[in-house]
Amino acid sequence: MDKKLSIIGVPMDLGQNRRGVDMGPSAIRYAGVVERLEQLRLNIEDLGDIEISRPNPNNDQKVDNLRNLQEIAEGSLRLAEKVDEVVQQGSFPLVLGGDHSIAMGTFAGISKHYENLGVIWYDAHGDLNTGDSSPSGNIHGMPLAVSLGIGHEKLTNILGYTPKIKPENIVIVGARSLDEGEKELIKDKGIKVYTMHEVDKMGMPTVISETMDYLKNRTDGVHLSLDLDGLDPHEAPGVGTPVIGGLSYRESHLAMEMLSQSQMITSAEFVEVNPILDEKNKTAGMAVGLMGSLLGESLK
Ligand code: 4U7
Ligand code: MN
Ligand code: MN
Ligand code: MN
Repeated sequence: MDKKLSIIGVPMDLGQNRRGVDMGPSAIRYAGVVERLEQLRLNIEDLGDIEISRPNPNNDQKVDNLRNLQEIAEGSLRLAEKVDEVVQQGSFPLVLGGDHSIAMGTFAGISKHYENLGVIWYDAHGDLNTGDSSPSGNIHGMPLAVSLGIGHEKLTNILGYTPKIKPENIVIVGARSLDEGEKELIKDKGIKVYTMHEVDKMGMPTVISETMDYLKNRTDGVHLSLDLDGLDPHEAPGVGTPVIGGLSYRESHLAMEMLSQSQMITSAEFVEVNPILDEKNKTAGMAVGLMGSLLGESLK
């Protein structure tokens, strides 16, 4: 029987300051994600979007330097419950963002099904801030720390357990903007990071081979969390926090193909697509191309 895959949209924009990223799931669907994946040997279901509250008009109201804490915690719980259901049914969850704060809900739903969930965090940023270390108070800069159990209890305890992941099961790829607190956490916890420096020096094939070797023996499933700002903003302009000097589409495409061949990836999310900042839906189209490669598209 064909492998089952469930698409879940999360129109979340409460984790950062710029409107538009809530339209990410629509833009990705408009770029043809369902049609593209139906070409593969996959049994696709689109579960629609998770309900997310509208942003607080008084947007600067923060609790402990956490903007929109309550609304994000509620939306994350709804996402976690849906993802949990999908994994229970043996289907592959493909989550479409939305800003990266949604990773907290995705992890909560997935991780209870694994002893040692591995994570590939493909991103210009570490997303390892807490309310104390964050320069912005934006929760989309915190989901990886939260999943390690570090942060506000309303976020770390989604679905009633914590932590969701262990530091030794994480690999960050593409980092080029890390805050001081994030660097400290990376050092303290021994998190494996391939910054742009390593990608440039070693090349993407070596980075991905090493990542797969590293995760292979210690994990029983691997989640790919791909922030489109990991790619260079010249190629992927439709993101809220662009950082120059990023990964190319070709490198990313190759990374996805190698991950596909390894058959190690058990869930994925593609986040931070902002159609308002995009050029003719190019970034959403790129996301769909990467999903195709990740899920087994090939020319031979
Ligand atoms: B994204 C930042 F200060 N680190 O915390 C912060 F640079 O999900 C950016 O990776 C966070 O896009 C970016 O606000 C979060 C900033
Ligand atoms: Mn991110
Ligand atoms: Mn980022
Ligand atoms: Mn971003």
